[in-house]
Amino acid sequence: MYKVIGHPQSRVMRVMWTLEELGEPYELIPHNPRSEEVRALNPSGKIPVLIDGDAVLTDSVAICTYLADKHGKLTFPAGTIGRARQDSFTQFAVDELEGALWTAAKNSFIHPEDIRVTAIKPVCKREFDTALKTLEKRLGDGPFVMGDTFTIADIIIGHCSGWAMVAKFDQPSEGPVADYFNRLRARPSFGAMMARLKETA
Ligand SMILES: N[C@@H](CCC(=O)N[C@@H](CS)C(=O)NCC(=O)O)C(=O)O
Repeated sequence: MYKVIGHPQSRVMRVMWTLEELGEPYELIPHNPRSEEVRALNPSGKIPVLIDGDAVLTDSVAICTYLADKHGKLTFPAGTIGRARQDSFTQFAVDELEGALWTAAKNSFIHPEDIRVTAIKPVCKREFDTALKTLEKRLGDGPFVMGDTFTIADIIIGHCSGWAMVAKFDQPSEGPVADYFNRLRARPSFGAMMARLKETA
């Protein structure tokens, strides 16, 4: 069985959501980032970490990509135009959605207080808003970013939307982007992941 390591209210959710979509059982081991247990697996102390047999894997996008490729679901095959477009959405999510959220988080509670630049938060909110406008332009007829096929790109984008709610970043309450986020959250796998989160809290 897969072992997912890390405090679940974090990028660990991306790995849990992927495993729920795949219907793969997993053990969730809720260690905090930078804990001794996590540092023993990942020198940066960052979570999530996935253990698959003897292999220790880090970095949520790499983990989700590995799982999708391995199980042949939630992804277009490597070396196809579909995969290049899917990866472009994933990269967009990491650069433009996550980048803004993570910079705000680091300057709110991750970095030591004496080096935080709290004035950066409105800049991050503005960047996030611009990224949502780009997403609206890039969204096709849906229902997902890759059309009829739900992929890990939707998981990374959907996770950023949930993160934005917690971080109190503005998001549209109606329109195509809001409808898309609601569709992602309506998936049974998302509900199963949230239930598992509550169990662990
Ligand atoms: N690129 C990594 C980033 C992992 C990451 O920064 N995780 C956060 C929690 S969501 C963390 O461990 N933060 C602790 C720290 O930055 O020291 C990924 O996507 O997994």
